[in-house]
Amino acid sequence: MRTTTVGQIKSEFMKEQYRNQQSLFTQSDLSGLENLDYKPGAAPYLRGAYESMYTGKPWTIRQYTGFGSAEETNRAFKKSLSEGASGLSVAFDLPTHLGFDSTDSRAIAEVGKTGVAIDSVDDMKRLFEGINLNDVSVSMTMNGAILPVLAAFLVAAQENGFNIGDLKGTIQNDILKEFMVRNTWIHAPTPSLKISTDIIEYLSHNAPSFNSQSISGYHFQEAGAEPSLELALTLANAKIYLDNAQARNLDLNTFCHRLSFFFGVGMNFFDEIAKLRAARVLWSNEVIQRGGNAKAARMKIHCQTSGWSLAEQEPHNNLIRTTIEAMSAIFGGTQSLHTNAFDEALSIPTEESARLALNTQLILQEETGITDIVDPWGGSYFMESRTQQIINQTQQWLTLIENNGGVIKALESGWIHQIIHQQALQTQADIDANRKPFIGVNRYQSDYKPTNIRKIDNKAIIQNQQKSIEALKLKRSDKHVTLALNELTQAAQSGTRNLLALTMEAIRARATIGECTNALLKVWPRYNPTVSFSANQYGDLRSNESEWHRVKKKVSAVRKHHSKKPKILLCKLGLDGHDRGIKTVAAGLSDIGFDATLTPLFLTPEDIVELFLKDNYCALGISMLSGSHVELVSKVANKLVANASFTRDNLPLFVGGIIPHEDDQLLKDAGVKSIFRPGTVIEVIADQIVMNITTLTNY
Ligand code: 2CP
Repeated sequence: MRTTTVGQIKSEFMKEQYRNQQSLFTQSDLSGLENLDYKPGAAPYLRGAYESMYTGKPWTIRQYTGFGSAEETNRAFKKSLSEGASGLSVAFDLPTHLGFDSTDSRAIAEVGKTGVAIDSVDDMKRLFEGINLNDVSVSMTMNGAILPVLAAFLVAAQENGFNIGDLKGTIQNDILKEFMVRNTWIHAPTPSLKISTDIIEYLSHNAPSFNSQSISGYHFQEAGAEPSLELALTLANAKIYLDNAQARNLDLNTFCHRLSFFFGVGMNFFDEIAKLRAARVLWSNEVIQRGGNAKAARMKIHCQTSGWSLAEQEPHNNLIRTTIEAMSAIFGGTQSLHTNAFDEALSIPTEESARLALNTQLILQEETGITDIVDPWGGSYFMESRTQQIINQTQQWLTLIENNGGVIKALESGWIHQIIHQQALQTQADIDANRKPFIGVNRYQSDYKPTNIRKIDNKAIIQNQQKSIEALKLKRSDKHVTLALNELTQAAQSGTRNLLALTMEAIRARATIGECTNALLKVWPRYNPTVSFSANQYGDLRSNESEWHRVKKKVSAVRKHHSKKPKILLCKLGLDGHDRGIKTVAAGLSDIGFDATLTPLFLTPEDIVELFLKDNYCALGISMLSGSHVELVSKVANKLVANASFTRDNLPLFVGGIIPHEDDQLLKDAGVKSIFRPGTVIEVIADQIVMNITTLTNY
């Protein structure tokens, strides 16, 4: 088998176009194109999943929502539905994603911060209190602690009087992309894939109207993948899920129409439309080739506007970006859509920004006439030929993945991480060098700073969760819970029984999410692979620029003075696994002259301090996106000051990520020297670090 190294992939493949090379398209560009004569609603679905598309039913307005407690999120759900949303989408907090109860010491700082805290079926009942689950479809983004969370949803629905056979909704259940980019896994890939297939099996038998997967490209795009790589990775993963379900003897025509898809939609306006059209064709061909019928082959899509395309600088510009991205999703024929709030590069949305995001969709749906025409781009010389190009490009990526051993091997070898990371580095270098325009970031900057942002103070939420868990434990039969949890452990060991059915019994007996997770961890321990970054790519792309060279010289002077490169430890802290930013910073700092080490994910403040003190690091850089920066970074600072020869003044501590300006002083008081927000170029980061370590800390 021929293996292609990342370095061998040609640049035209790695760098998809920001601008089209050909500017005029004519009839001749349509010649030889297949699929043009099929109507919408017919395989291969180039022109749309349904014949009447939005004239029959407009896309579902489904805003990803969740913060604080179940009660608070329930209020937000009801508000969103009363304001025009047509479906629900639950955002869980990081502890829930990773199977920690809110009382777990590793969870405390992050309870309720970036989603709703759910510890048990009782929380789930509070989350959906007063919502008619026969009418409203509910999407749940859950992959790590999927068994107990989905079990809690199903049992809560039953206890609230709904028949699970009638429930409509979607569970994300896409674990492969977690290992590739999103990083909210719990167990290793093999047991995680068994869990995923158990869920498809259980839902296809017992909840036939529930979509058992939302196979996701969105996170690839957020991590740096351009549209056709995003599509290829999504389809490659989908094929593994099909293989696994078919190996379980599930009938393709029974389960496949409930595998749904989820794509990101960024600022590459035309390509995003073409990508969704191409996706339907490629999926339809794959399913039909396996013997699936037309219903099984219909790809249904949820889209979310790009989080990564949002700038922290002049955030109101993000409203415009989101509107444009939403239009791509709609022209591409999405079934369901989330539009980001304009302030999401700063914090979680305020009530005002959440309402504007929802209204963006309402205005598009009700004021523009956009829903009156089925596939308005159909037949366009340009769009049809671009769709075919994306089909071709995606197929080339799929072949490359196969040449590298297929998805699982390419994942294990790190090839997939490298490919995505390298596209991210390319994009970052182009933005930093002002080759890729980013208004307000690398062009037409202003120093406007927004003030109205939402912050979650989670002390009251933690107390409430503690009380709820205590109440739950008082009223349950511990013996019954222990029996159900033991059975779950045994079933994981034997591998022969459906784990969702058993988890539902444990949850019904009032086991918590954490307890169910621990029962599985006895057989399948927490997985924690290393994280790596690519050296020598970002630097090569910046090598012609004077500012890059100026700072590189400064770093080089430090190296000469100490006869070795300055060593910096870079990490994510806590339970957040979004690592595009820290990997880019690690690559950039390494190329500018630092000896950069990246830690594994999910480390505690204690872990980080231990690692930092173990080696001769001159700086510590922490990336935070989860809103728990004040608690967690302060803990690191306090421990360093308590354990080592540091004072607040000479602590070589740097923080990057989504940090509200009002927290700057708290972090600086703790000892943080510089705070880097999204959009900060690498040489500024390097310059600040060198300046600080050489002057303040006397390195
Ligand atoms: C729709 N229907 C139609 C038509 N349109 N029937 C006839 N003519 C039409 N024109 C029917 C469908 O067949 C379906 O019925 C019903 O109406 C609902 O339509 P749908 O198209 O299935 O829409 P939906 O119920 O909203 O479902 C959309 C998806 C679903 C994409 C299939 O999987 C979904 O909602 N996904 C959302 C995923 C999500 O929210 N993810 C959050 C990501 P039948 O059902 O009877 O066929 S947030 C992620 C964050 C960022 C993270 O991951 O970190």
